[in-house]
Amino acid sequence: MSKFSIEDYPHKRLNPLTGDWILVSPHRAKRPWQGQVEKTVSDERPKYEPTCYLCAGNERAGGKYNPQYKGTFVFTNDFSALLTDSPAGLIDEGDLFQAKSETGICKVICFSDDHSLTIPEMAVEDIRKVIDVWCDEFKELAGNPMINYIQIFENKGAIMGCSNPHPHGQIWSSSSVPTEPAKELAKQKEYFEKHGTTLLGDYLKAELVKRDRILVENEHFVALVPYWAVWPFETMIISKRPIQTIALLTDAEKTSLADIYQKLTIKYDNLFEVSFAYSAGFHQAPTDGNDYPEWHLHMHFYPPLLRSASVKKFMVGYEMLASPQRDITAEQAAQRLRDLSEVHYKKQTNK
Ligand code: H2U
Ligand code: ZN
Repeated sequence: MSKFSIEDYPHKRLNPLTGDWILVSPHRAKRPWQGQVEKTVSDERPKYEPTCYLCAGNERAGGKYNPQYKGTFVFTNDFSALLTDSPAGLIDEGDLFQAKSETGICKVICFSDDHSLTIPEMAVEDIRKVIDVWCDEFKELAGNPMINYIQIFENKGAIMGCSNPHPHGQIWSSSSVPTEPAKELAKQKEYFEKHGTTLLGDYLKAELVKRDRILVENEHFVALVPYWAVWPFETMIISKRPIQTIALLTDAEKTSLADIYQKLTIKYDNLFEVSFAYSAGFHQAPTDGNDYPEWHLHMHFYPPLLRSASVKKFMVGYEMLASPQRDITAEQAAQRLRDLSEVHYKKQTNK
C-alpha cells in the first residue's frame, strides 16, 4: 500500500472558518471527460440599453426613474427582502416551531453607468469608486441601531441568478447576524481566544510561506484558493492587516483592494475566455456596537463553472445530502488560475 498523499487519494479537508468538512477526490480528476467544449458566444453589449432597469434615466419597477447618473448609483431595492417597518414578534411553540421577525434594509448598487462593462473590464480607479460607495453605505447602515449585520455581495452572470448584466451588486443589511457569518464569528472567536491572533491572519502567513494556493498579492491584500475550497475555482481575498470591516480601510488599502479585485476577476474571465459568473461578497464583523478583534476582513468568490463556458459544477446528490465534494484539488485550481494572464483576454493584442 503506498503512502497517503492529498495529491492522489480521497480525503476530507476542514474549513476552519465554518467547522465544515469537504470531500476531495483527486483521483477522479484523471477520468476522461467527453462532454462538449463549446465556443464562447459573444457577450458584447451596448453602453446604454433602453430596456435595462439599471441604466441611467430608465424606468424601474413601480414607476420610479433612475437619475442621469455618471459612475456609481445606489437605490433602495424595489423588492427588498427585508423591511424596516415589519413589526417585532416571536413565535415560540416549543422546540419544533420557532420564528422571529427580522428587519433590515436592502440596496442595489450600480457599479457604472456603462451597461457594457463588468468589474474585470473596469479601470482600477473606477472600481475604487465602487469601493468608496460600499464604504459610505456600510458606515451609514452601521450607524443605524436597527442594523447589526451588513452583507455586501455581487451576483455575476445569469447562471448565478443575476437578473441583469448591467454591472451591479447588492447590500442586504439585517437586525440579526445571518447563518454563514454567524458560523465564521464563532470559529474566529474560538481561534482568537486560543491563540491571541486572528485565524485568517495566521492562515495567510502560512499560505504566503507555502505559496501553492496564492494567486495574486499586492501591498495590502492576497487572493488565494483556500485549502478548503468547495467550488472548483473558489477563491478568497484576505486583507494582510487584521481589520474587522471595510470602514477601517485606509485610502491606500482601498486602492489595493480595487487592484486585486480587478486582477482576480481578469484571471477568472481568462480561464474559459468568457465573462466568468460568480457570487462574491465580504464577510465582516457585526455592526451591533461590540468589538470583534477576532474578525478578519475577507471576501469570498463562489464561481460555479467547472470545465468550460457552460459546464458547471452541480452541488447535488452527495453534496446536498452528505457533504460538499470536489475532484480537481485546490492546488491544481490555483496553479491554473495563477498561470493565467492579468491582462483581460479581450484586451490582449495578439487576439
Ligand atoms: P440581481 O443582483 O440578482 O440581478 O438582483 C437585482 C436586484 O434588483 C433584485 O434584488 C432589484 C431586484 O429586487 N430590482 C429593483 O430594485 N428594481 C427593479 O426595477 C428591478 C429589480
Ligand atoms: Zn443597463
